[in-house]
Amino acid sequence: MKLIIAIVQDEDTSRLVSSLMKSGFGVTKLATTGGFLRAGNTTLLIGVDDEKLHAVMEIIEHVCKSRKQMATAPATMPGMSGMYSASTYPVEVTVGGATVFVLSVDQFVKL
Ligand code: 2BA
Repeated sequence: MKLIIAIVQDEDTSRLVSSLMKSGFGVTKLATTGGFLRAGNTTLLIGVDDEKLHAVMEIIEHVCKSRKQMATAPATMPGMSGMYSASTYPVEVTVGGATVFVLSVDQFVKL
């Protein structure tokens, strides 16, 4: 069995959970925050038998879109290595489709 940990954008969450549930997969949804953008995203926990892993990955890939977002980066002050000035500048980053970790599960029990 595998545990899929999928970090997805909030905009894709509802459609992704519906698609997974419709296909018979169990899902747990966690509200999370990305370290870089400090913005909300969603982490899904999906436990599946090994032979279903590919089907889940296909659904995630199909539903989750990449999007451009603006982030604010600190501007470094010349001559002050390691220090940041008060000013910041916007940078564009591409977020997603999805960041996915696949872990092998030693044991799966429902008590
Ligand atoms: P965030 O950490 O908020 O990152 C959002 C997007 O910002 C990232 O999109 C990436 O395009 C960019 N980014 C992240 N760190 C950066 C850096 N040091 N310099 C420049 N740009 C940077 P994604 O790669 O699609 O990641 C989306 C979210 O997935 C992340 O949100 C984070 O919550 C999670 N994530 C990504 N990689 C991870 C990892 N190795 N471990 C744990 N979580 C991860």
